[in-house]
Amino acid sequence: MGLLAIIRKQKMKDQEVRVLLLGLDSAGKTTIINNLMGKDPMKVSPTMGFQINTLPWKGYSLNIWDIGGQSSLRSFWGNYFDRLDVVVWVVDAVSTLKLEELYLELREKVIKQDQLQGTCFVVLVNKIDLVSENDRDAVASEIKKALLLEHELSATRYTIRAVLGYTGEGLPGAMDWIVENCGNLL
Ligand SMILES: Nc1nc2c(ncn2[C@@H]2O[C@H](COP(=O)(O)OP(=O)(O)OP(=O)(O)O)[C@@H](O)[C@H]2O)c(=O)[nH]1
Ligand SMILES: [Mg+2]
Repeated sequence: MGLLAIIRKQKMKDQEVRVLLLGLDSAGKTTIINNLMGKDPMKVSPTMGFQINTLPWKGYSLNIWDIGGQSSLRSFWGNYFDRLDVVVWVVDAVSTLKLEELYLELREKVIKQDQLQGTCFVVLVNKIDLVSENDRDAVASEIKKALLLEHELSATRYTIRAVLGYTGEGLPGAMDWIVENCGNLL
């Protein structure tokens, strides 16, 4: 049996899902992971490298890599793409409309990478407390448009959800989607 086959077999046995948390700096990645891990979501500082957390979720073990999003760190993102099951892309709900160009660049860096063929994508539109309820659908469709998600990915491979890192609103549903839709890819 080849090495890759052995790794996959072990992953299936452990129900292990490897998740990369990406996004621009200050999008709220660490706040979200702190909330999920039961740590204080209000106590965060910019992530200078990465940190790994293991979140047990419905019989699966989600290994979540929280990577710093500052521009100087973005060129290292590709180092984490190996053997990845899910990319969770966190977007700040109030900085989306003016950042279309940047998101296009990120789309090239992440969604279109060969190594990520077969990977699931979850877009979390965070900080929805800062957007009025009437505007939330418009923000989500702007992001979908900027990332050309519908053109690049089949509907079963991505989801886009509004969340609130501070309170955790929307996060359990996103984790459920991951284990239901990406768990069977292992
Ligand atoms: N209003 C609001 N602010 C939030 C929310 N989630 C996070 N923040 C704030 O956004 C800022 C950045 O949060 P972080 O979690 O450090 O962001 P990050 O994406 O990990 O940033 P880097 O580590 O630099 O990549 C902090 O001041 C958070 O308190 C939210 O749901 N609502
Ligand atoms: Mg961080």
